[in-house]
Amino acid sequence: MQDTSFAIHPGNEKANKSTQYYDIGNLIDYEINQLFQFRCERGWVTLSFYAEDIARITMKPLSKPTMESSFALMKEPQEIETVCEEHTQYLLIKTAQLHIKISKIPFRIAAYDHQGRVLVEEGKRGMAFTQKQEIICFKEMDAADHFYGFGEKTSFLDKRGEKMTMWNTDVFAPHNPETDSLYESIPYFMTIRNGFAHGIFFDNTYRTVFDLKSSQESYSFWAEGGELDYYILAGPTPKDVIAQYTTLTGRMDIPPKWALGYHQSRYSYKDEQEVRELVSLFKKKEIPVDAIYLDIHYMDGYRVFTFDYDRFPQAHSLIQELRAEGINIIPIVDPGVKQDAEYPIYQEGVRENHFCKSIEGNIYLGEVWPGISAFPDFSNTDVRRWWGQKQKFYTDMGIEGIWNDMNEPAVFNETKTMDLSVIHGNDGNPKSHRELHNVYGLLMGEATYTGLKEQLSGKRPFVLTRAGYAGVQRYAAVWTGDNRSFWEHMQMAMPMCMNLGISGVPFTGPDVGGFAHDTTGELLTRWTQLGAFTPYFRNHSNLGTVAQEPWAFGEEVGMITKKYIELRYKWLPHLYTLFREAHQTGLPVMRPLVLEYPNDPHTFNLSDQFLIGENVLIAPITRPSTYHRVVYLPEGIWYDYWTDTKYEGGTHIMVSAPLDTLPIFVKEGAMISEAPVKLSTKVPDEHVIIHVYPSQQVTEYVLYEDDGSSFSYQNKQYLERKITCHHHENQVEINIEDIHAGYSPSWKTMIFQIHGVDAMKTIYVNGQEKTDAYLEDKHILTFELNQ
Ligand code: MIG
Repeated sequence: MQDTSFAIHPGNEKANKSTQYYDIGNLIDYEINQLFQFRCERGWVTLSFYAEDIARITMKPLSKPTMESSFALMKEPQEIETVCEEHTQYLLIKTAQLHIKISKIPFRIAAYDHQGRVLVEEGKRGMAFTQKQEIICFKEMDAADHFYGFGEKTSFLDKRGEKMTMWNTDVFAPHNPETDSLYESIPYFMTIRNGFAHGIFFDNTYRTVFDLKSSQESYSFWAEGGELDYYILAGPTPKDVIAQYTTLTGRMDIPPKWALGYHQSRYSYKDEQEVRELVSLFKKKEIPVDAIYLDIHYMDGYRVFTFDYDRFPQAHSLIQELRAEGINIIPIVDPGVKQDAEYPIYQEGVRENHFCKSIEGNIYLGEVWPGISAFPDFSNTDVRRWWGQKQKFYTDMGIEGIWNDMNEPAVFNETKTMDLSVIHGNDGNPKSHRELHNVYGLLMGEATYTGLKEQLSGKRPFVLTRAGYAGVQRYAAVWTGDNRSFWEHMQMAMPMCMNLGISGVPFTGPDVGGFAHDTTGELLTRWTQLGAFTPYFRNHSNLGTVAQEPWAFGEEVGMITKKYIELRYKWLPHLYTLFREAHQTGLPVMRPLVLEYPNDPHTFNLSDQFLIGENVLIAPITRPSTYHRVVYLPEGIWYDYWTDTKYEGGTHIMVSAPLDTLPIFVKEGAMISEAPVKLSTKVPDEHVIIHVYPSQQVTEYVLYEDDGSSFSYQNKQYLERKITCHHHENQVEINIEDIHAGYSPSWKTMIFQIHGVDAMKTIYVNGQEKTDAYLEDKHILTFELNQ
């Protein structure tokens, strides 16, 4: 970034130095086994399969790849049936889903689907390396290619034309389109070309760069070191690619329901009194809330695993009281452990050898909030276990959620992180921080999540993390770090979270209202509307900024923010059903339209509207004093959620959105489930409302429900209730079937609301005529079913 105009002084123009890359050359010989090994003039290449539609390719310059186990991977290679055809110029290795072509002179790789459609191919350039052991892989780029994923990046949805670096970085400076590395590194992307999708996961923990900018003919991925180790995910649909990627890197457990409620934070609610006052305001104003965060001021001199006694003399009973009110406390826990010879955590860490060290054996010390601090070496299993057990300090007080910050790791110095020469133990296979930097946050997340899970004996933990690597979804939700109270940042949160979702992380959200800078009532209103539909919903703001709680800007803003927080609670059964789907399939809750409509060019870079699940479209207002916007509705019929006005899709429409309105559209054929408004997710529901937007076809919905708090869903204790609706001529047929009845929900009544009905109909429920239905205005046919 340019700090002064001196940076653009004409004398500073860099000569276009070209790095010397060495191509791996021609194929010399090869071995065909479960693992295919190719010896080339200047490197070795392997090919193996993880599924019929997932191939792994590794390359190491000048010697054999080690194929060491990965930090991201959950899956082992599989014995997949392959056929190998040998031709003079090339080899063709086929599974039922993927055909890999190995050209011999020079060695080049291409992948096709089983119908011969090209997924990836190499042309003039393929795999290469530099004298410094940097590695690179080029692929041809098609004019029709659009690129998604890449974890947490600024700018718009489609990343074609961008060059992106993966290096976990704490960026407090305003995030803007030229901000490159942020807190998360997920070296993976999906290409959508002519309606078909495939993916590449480049499993390399060094600094990596994806270049979709420098050429129109080819793109590349590069790493500062290590092996060229990547997976080709065959698609063919965008959803298949996410399923393939999350087969490799894992999926999240179902979060505790309370983690899906509204969360309130501030840097910091500094003492008990402030927290109590905050809670009493929520109660007085009857605004739902499920969690309150304690930022760094709760600690004694920023020492993790302590409370400041002056500020929180009765922390334990405070936490208990709040829990009784349905509110969880979530304290922040950073990795830095204060260097203090009298502080037990530091003592233990030193004595038991838990901290990161230089190769000579000195503990690495860096400055963070507590002052000079040491950093746990999470690459060692015993350190993760130690850190995990330390969570007991919190769980003993009744805490079930932890917020991990500064885990890039961030250090207050020029490079913003620890020395790259620090050597991580890595369970006896030592590696430099240069190699493991990008997984520090992931491993801290693993330690925290696993530790909490152990301490909570059967209750679901919640972990929020700032930093991570591919696979972070297994342990934590991700918030997008230090944004600002800028309209642009609210807008940017959408593509950022959508691309995180494509990258296997379904549980994400920005700081609602904006972290740094002062928010305004209008911005907070619009942002709360958006936040009600981002998977993670937390209002958070920085030290010294204006108050940003829902009531901070007077009556009108207070009313509207409350209305949207309540709307979040209404939508919980539907959102929870979608979180369950994310747990099962990896599919995100918040989706870019291109995921559902990959053939529709209007969706390719649509960055200011998104879907919740398949068929609910959210189109927030992202500018001040703006009460209308253009919404793109894809093919099909769409209902305005508020007015039931019907629109024919496949076109852009102009909608009105006064300050109290978030445009929401529901697609014909959809069903959504809603609960009554309540002050906390912990309040049991008395009924559930099923909104049906019938179409000519039979429509289907599977409502998911479980206890929301334990892991017993993993022992079949959940409910899957399938509801089908067929609306034809003068009748509506509803069928309800429990396809899995391992849990019986608190609600016994289902209220059906059939939308878009022009006259009274005969209603059959499981074949029985229902006579007590009534037709409301706005063409909604309503009836109740009691169990
Ligand atoms: O250097 O803990 O992104 O959410 O409030 C700042 C104080 C450290 C950065 C986090 C922010 C948090 C703040 N932290």
